Order: sequence, then C-alpha cells, then structure tokens
Amino acid sequence: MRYANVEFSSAECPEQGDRFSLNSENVSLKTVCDFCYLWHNNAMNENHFLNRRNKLLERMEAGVAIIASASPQTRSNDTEYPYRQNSDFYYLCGFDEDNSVLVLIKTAHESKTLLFVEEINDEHALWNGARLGVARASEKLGIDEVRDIAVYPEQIQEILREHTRMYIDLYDEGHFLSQAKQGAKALQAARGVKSHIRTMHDLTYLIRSMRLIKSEEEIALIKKAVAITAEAHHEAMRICRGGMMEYELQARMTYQFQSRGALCEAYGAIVAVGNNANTLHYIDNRDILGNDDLVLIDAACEWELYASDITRTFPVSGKFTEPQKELYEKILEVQLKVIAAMKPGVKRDWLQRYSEELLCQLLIDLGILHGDLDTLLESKAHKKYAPHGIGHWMGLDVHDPCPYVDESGESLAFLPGMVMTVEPGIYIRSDDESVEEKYRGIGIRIEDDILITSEGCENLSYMIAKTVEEIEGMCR
Ligand SMILES: [Mn+2]
Repeated sequence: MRYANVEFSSAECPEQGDRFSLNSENVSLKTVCDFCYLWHNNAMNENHFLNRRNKLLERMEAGVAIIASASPQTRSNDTEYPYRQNSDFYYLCGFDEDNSVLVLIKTAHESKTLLFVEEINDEHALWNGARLGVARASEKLGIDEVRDIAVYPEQIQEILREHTRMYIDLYDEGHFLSQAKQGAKALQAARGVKSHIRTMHDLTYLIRSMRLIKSEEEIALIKKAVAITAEAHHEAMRICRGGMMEYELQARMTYQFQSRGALCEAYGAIVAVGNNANTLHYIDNRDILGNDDLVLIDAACEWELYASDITRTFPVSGKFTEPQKELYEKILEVQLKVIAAMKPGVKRDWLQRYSEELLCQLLIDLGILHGDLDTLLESKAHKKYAPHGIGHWMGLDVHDPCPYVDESGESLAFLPGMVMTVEPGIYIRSDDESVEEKYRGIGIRIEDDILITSEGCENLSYMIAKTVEEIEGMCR
C-alpha cells in the first residue's frame, strides 16, 4: 500500500481498518490508498442486472415495458460527444452500446425479457470498433432472448398486438420509442386486431423509485468514484498558486481522474475563482487566480457510470483571510449540522427547511440580513445569498432523477441505501453594496456525498480535506 512516500498496511486503509481521523500532522494519511482502487473494481455482474429486471417485472401489471438506449449526440458536423448510455437502460441490463432496446413482457402466466442489439458488421467494426453482437450478448447478459435491432420495428408491433398495457418513457421522443408508439397506434386503427394498447404508464417512475435505494455493489462503485475525486481535489489544493489559470486546476484534476481509469467527469467541472463562484453554473474556467481569492471547485468523476459530486472552496494562497475564514467556518458548521440530522425516517423537505433556517440565521449573525428569523424565512430573503437546495439524490446520474415525493405527493423519508449530496453555499456578489465590503466577492460551497445507513448516515467523502486546518495543511 502506498500513498506518496508514506507506506501503510491494509489494516490502516480507511476502507479496511479503523477509520483514522485527520489532524494537522498527518494530512496525507487521510487520502485513500491504492488498495481501495483495486478493491472496488468491477463490483457488478449480470446477476445484479437480472435481479433488477425481475424486480421491475414484479412491480408491473401484465403488459409490455420498452426502454431504449441513449442516442449518440452530435457535437458539430460529423463529430460526436463521447457516448453516454441512458442510465435507466443501463440500470436494467448493464449494456453500454447504443442502437439497443430492452423489452420486458409480462402475461398472467409468465414473463420474458428481450434485448435488441446491433449485429456484428465487419465494415462498421473497421471504423467504429467491435459490437458485442447477438450471439455474445445472449451468452453474456443473462437476457432471455437477444435479437437483431434490424427486426425491431416490425417485431415490436407483433409483441404489442398481444397486449393492452404499455410501460414506456412517456416524454421520450426518441427514434425507438416513437416506433413503438406508432406501432401501437397502427394496431389501434386496424380492423380485426384482437387487442391493442389502451393504457400507457410512465416506466421511468417505476425504475427510478428502484434506483433510489442503492445496493452494496452500487455503493462500492460510488465510493470508488469518490476516492478518485478525493485525489483530484487534494491535487488541486496542493498545486494551486496565484497567477495560475482556472483551467490549469481543472486539467490537473482531469489528469487525476483519467490516470486512475475514471475516464469521464460526472458533470462539467466548475473551477471558479473569487466572484466567479457567485455564478452558480460557472463553466468558463478561464480566469486567472488572484492570490487573495478563494477558489470554488465543484468537480468529480464517474466510475462505471456511477457519479460522485464534490465541492471544496479553498484559498488560492493556501491561507484563509479572516473574513473568508469566518464565513467558511460558519458554512461548514451548517453542513455538519445538516449531515448530523440525516437518518432513516427524516423527511427530505424537513432537511431542506432545517438547512434554510441555519443559513438564514448565519446571514443574520454576519449582519448580512436584518430582522427576525421567521419573517426573513417567510419572505425568502435568504434566497438572495443561498439560492439553491441543500442537496439532491446521486447515483447513476449526478442529479439522480429519483422521486422526491411519494405517489400521494408527500416528501419521501430517508431509508438506508439512499445517497444524497449535502451542499450548503453562500454567495455574495462583489457589487452588492448592502453587504460589508469584507464579505463582497466571496462565494463558498461545501459539498459531500452522504449515504443513509440503518443507524444514521455515512459521509462517503469523509477523506477530503474540509476544515480550515485540513485545507491549509493540504494547500501547503
Ligand atoms: Mn451537487
């Protein structure tokens, strides 16, 4: 086991042995060791996907569910963005090729899964690489039957002919789902057809409510993404100097991701110095780092399509100024309080209100807002400086599109296996003359990835320097 020049045994690995807490003397020990990267590799196999399909079939009434792969996206002319599979599709079959459709069929007596894939084509393979093909997909994916995508348009209509209920993404206008809907429409119009689709259900809700609770294997993949992201944030803290460009920090982080096998970012990185941090979705990343500024970095990688999502804010010079430190420590206090309140049974909208109360009180304490807490909350005065929510679900998507409310519209209560980010932030624009000058131009967000456990919660990104002491130690 090795981290930089520090040797340690697997017993000291934070994933294996006791978790050691950080103090200012041993900053480097908090970093996750190489052992973790190996340990978490390839956590998922075809049985996980099979279990998910079976669970989805259990939740369905008799009918047909159709879910398509993502389409390649054009960047410009004939060049494409790197391909990213549709998360719902991947969740059910673990297959990452485009031009594929998964069909689940359930009758009163039996159920069956079909996967349509692109057949191997030597000419196509020469330019674009090999496909898995029908025969090997049958062997490897544990699907009942695999067919050539070329026969999908006619066969989907044949399948629908036997059913009255269809589960589909109602809002997806893509090629394959449109073909299915047109097939269903043609059957409805035809004479003498013994059956046709009479109800369409939103399939995404069924899948995404399953995605809400992460399995042990999914958590292992998220932990691996977080472990690599930790290295990247620590690297940014170590190399940061005044006069560098925002994109230089981003490039060094990308190097950390990719050289560890995490080839994709989970989302476009935000590297925002000084007042740029007050633009919430700042992605220009081409400004120069001023020595007295803070830099806010919201960047993280994905691992086997599972996301991490981390924000740290630290001083370019490696040392917080007094006003920066004052603000930072107050926001950190809010973050720690919110995390401490997370446990099974707590409702997500309660946590949102609680975080708003804490942030609003913080703004009163700093003399940025004036008046009574309840009145200020009522008028949403705090939203000027703390405009975004406390966090979001995270998993196969960085903003996992899982439900936040149950079917009756009630806020969901936390259950073990849910993963949510906690990311309080305060943003004070440089031109805001209603605020004391010393706070102007400061934007701070602190974001960790939190797993709900049976006892409470676990901070999956606990190893990333976060206190003023830890950050200044890492920046040295
Ligand atoms: Mn986030």
